[in-house]
Amino acid sequence: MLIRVRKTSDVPPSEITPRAIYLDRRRFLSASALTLAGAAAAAVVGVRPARAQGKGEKLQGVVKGPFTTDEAPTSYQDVTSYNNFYEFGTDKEDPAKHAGPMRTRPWSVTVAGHCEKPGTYAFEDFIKPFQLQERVYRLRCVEAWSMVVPWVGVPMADVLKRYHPTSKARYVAFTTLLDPAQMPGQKRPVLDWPYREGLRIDEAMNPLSLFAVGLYGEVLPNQNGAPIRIVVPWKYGFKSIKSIVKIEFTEDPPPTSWNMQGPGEYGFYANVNPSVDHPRWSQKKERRIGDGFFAAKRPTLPFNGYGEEVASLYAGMDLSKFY
Ligand SMILES: Nc1nc2c(c(=O)[nH]1)N[C@H]1C(S)=C(S)[C@@H](COP(=O)(O)O)O[C@H]1N2
Ligand SMILES: [Mo]
Repeated sequence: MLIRVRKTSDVPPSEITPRAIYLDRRRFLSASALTLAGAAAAAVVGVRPARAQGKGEKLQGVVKGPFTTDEAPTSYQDVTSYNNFYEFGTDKEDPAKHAGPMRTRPWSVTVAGHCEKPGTYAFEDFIKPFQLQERVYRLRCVEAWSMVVPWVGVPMADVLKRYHPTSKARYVAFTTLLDPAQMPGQKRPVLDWPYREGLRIDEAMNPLSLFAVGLYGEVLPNQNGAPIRIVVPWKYGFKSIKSIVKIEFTEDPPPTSWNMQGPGEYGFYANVNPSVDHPRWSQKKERRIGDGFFAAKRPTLPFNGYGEEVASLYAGMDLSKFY
């Protein structure tokens, strides 16, 4: 059942669940009361419990999903310290440095527009009915670098269908949290905040598209878009909007942040395309993060190597015009 929640601001402080108890309740987290007690005790004596990867909470019951690349994943360290999240600053190190205090609980996602079940849903309920999958995807930034990320998420199509989009739903618009107090980068007019992105409905429903809630088997670090972001691996990274609070089914193409910022440089489609250069640099090659400084750049593949899955979505379209 879908549970409607009150606005965050309506929840009295006494009802805001302490993080430890909250974690304990979530079925997909391994953090049992005992583990947490142990962790707390360890913290008191200054001993850190051993973790395979980072310091996040491990996600429980994750199965291997389809479309996983066999390329070596980029290190956890690089995936979580070399980021673009302009709400926390424009340098690659800024998100890891400044996103930590962002409150990701409680969190809700508003579903609006052309669908039969609009409403505001607690993040937990938004994601709960679905099996978590691990999918290792390439991520190609428009700045000509790339990574390989073991995401944990759920197929976007499964989630969206639950809200019964109507025949008028031709696009899906996504919006990031707007909160300059928590996101200091929003105090500067780098982009027209909040960050906005959009997909055509068939792109959103493509089996590659994900809502991601974790990486490396753990809850998403804040700098990677906690608690929920999208992942569309055949498009430039900027389409994969982080920390989303709203999803709207629209009839017309929604305005998107980078397209508004520079329409000649960033299109609505933003499909990875080595034969269409950015006006200021080539898109033919990419630097794989973690390769040595002197390593050769790698050739960029059309649709970031996912052409078999998505090229048919653009049949008959001139991709140098619809960039
Ligand atoms: N809200 C928001 N989402 C965002 C961005 C951003 O600045 N703000 N940057 C985008 C860009 S340019 C990229 S390359 C990816 C980077 O994701 P990662 O830091 O998890 O690797 O996030 C995208 N999503
Ligand atoms: Mo990017």
